[in-house]
Amino acid sequence: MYQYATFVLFLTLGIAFQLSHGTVVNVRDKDNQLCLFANLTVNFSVSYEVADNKSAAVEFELPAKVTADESTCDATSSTLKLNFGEGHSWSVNFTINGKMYQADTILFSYNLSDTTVFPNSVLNETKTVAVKPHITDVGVDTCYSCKSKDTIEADAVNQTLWNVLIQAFVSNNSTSENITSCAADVPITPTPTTHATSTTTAAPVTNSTTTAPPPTTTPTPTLPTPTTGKYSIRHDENSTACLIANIGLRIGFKQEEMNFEPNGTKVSGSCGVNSSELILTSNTMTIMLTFTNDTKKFRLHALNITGKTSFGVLFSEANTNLSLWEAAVGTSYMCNKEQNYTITSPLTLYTFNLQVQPFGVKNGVFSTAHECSLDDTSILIPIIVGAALAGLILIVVIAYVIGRRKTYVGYQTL
Ligand SMILES: *[C@@H]1O[C@H](CO)[C@@H](O)[C@H](O)[C@H]1NC(C)=O
Ligand SMILES: *[C@@H]1O[C@H](CO)[C@@H](O)[C@H](O)[C@H]1NC(C)=O
Ligand SMILES: *[C@@H]1O[C@H](CO)[C@@H](O)[C@H](O)[C@H]1NC(C)=O
Ligand SMILES: *[C@@H]1O[C@H](CO)[C@@H](O)[C@H](O)[C@H]1NC(C)=O
Ligand SMILES: *[C@@H]1O[C@H](CO)[C@@H](O)[C@H](O)[C@H]1NC(C)=O
Ligand SMILES: *[C@@H]1O[C@H](CO)[C@@H](O)[C@H](O)[C@H]1NC(C)=O
Ligand SMILES: *[C@@H]1O[C@H](CO)[C@@H](O)[C@H](O)[C@H]1NC(C)=O
Ligand SMILES: *[C@@H]1O[C@H](CO)[C@@H](O)[C@H](O)[C@H]1NC(C)=O
Ligand SMILES: *[C@@H]1O[C@H](CO)[C@@H](O)[C@H](O)[C@H]1NC(C)=O
Ligand SMILES: *[C@@H]1O[C@H](CO)[C@@H](O)[C@H](O)[C@H]1NC(C)=O
Ligand SMILES: *[C@@H]1O[C@H](CO)[C@@H](O)[C@H](O)[C@H]1NC(C)=O
Ligand SMILES: CC(=O)N[C@H]1CO[C@H](CO)[C@@H](O)[C@@H]1O
Repeated sequence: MYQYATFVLFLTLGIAFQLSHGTVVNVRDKDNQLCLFANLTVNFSVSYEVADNKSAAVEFELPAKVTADESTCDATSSTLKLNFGEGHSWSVNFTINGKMYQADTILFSYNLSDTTVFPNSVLNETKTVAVKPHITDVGVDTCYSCKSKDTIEADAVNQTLWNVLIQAFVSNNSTSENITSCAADVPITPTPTTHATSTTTAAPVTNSTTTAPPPTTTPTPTLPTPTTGKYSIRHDENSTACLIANIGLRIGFKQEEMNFEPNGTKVSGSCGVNSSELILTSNTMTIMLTFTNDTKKFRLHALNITGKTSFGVLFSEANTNLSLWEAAVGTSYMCNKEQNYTITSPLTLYTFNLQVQPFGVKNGVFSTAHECSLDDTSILIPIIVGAALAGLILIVVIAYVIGRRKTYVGYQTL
């Protein structure tokens, strides 16, 4: 019986989620040009009077099915008016001011005589609330985007706007690819605690979709050191490895950092005379490393990384003009310390416990290692200290010899 109840509950939740597809509206002007676009989700929470001076509260969502024919577009002001259900409406008006536009007022009218939405309401009139939205300073020719929830409270009505994408004053009959994001969306640290209720007021930040949002604040919520993966490629099933790599990897993409998980990673690639390739495919990322051999030395020449951030953003970044991890052909390159390399402006590669040999592998094991300069300093320090000590001893010896000669000379004159 309980199991059945749980099943029904899940079914209901499933339907509730399916409803959350947002409302999409295209408003066209008299010339049939797109002038206002909106794709948004609005949740309403309304309290109303029922019998015995009691109040009831209902929650519902702006439906996907709305009519927008009362919407208007002018050169400097426009109104999105959405009618839905039994005499309900939601509207917002926009004004342009120089290079910016803003939303002025949201009017929400609800018809209390709609008994399917407001059962047992003692009133049967239509009520209207006016609230001020937080959509300001949106760049002209940009879409305003706010995925975060923003709750606006009025007397008996709370409205929560989320997954909002709106462009007023559309030009050229199509929405802009440039985005003005609300402040709540700009990631500061990639650790969402309870992002479901981020009701911060949204002072927007204008930027294009292709460039990163401005705050380059501390992107390090201290990830653990990534696991070192041991990868190898062989020519065929009967031969020993022709390319071997031990490496712990971390990717920094914009504000986010992700460790590469070797467990479950598929390894593929090829060994050539002048070029070898290692392809690592985990369930979140594909990393393609291309090494070249220029007769004496090898180097990491190209890197192509595609994947998905925890925010679901797909990325594909490649640099085919690198000169990293250089060492003599027939040796391996080694760097145990953490290293970081800027591969493209949004993408940084971090390596840990690195040792690679892409050419001339014998018996499936690493040949002599060329250590990276960072590791070299740990060897350099004892050398410097040793040299300094040797110098000191030399000075003492010279001083002693000079001292001896002085006393000898002095003795002779006597
Ligand atoms: C604007 O685009 C729509 C389709 O996207 C098209 O039907 C309409 O004719 C276009 N209007 C003009 C004036 O080009
Ligand atoms: C609106 O939100 C406030 C604060 O969360 C809450 O106290 C109030 O009861 C809500 N009103 C409605 C109608 O849901
Ligand atoms: C926006 O709508 C509100 C409510 O209808 C109205 O008071 C206000 O004057 C309108 N603003 C503009 C600029 O039209
Ligand atoms: C609304 O309620 C009033 C009384 O409160 C009643 O006179 C009127 O007929 C009702 N109208 C409708 C459309 O139900
Ligand atoms: C509207 O937004 C939702 C969520 O942000 C998205 O899944 C959907 O594809 C969008 N629809 C259109 C027509 O842009
Ligand atoms: C986006 O903005 C940039 C700079 O503001 C501009 O050069 C570019 O044309 C815009 N792109 C679109 C599609 O509007
Ligand atoms: C590997 O060796 C087995 C047995 O020696 C042989 O049957 C097979 O054809 C070889 N495979 C390749 C790809 O050389
Ligand atoms: C790798 O993942 C599998 C299943 O996801 C797990 O059973 C196994 O313990 C993992 N191995 C390591 C070394 O973490
Ligand atoms: C990187 O890999 C992706 C996916 O395999 C591919 O579409 C893209 O063209 C590659 N980029 C370069 C520069 O090779
Ligand atoms: C990258 O490494 C340098 C030292 O090589 C270090 O100063 C810098 O802080 C590192 N950057 C990051 C983002 O870890
Ligand atoms: C590196 O390249 C040179 C010249 O193409 C070639 O002779 C040599 O065999 C290559 N070394 C390896 C280990 O493949
Ligand atoms: C159009 C716009 O405002 N672009 C800005 C995006 O952010 C970068 C810095 O992250 C600025 O340099 C651009 O001017």
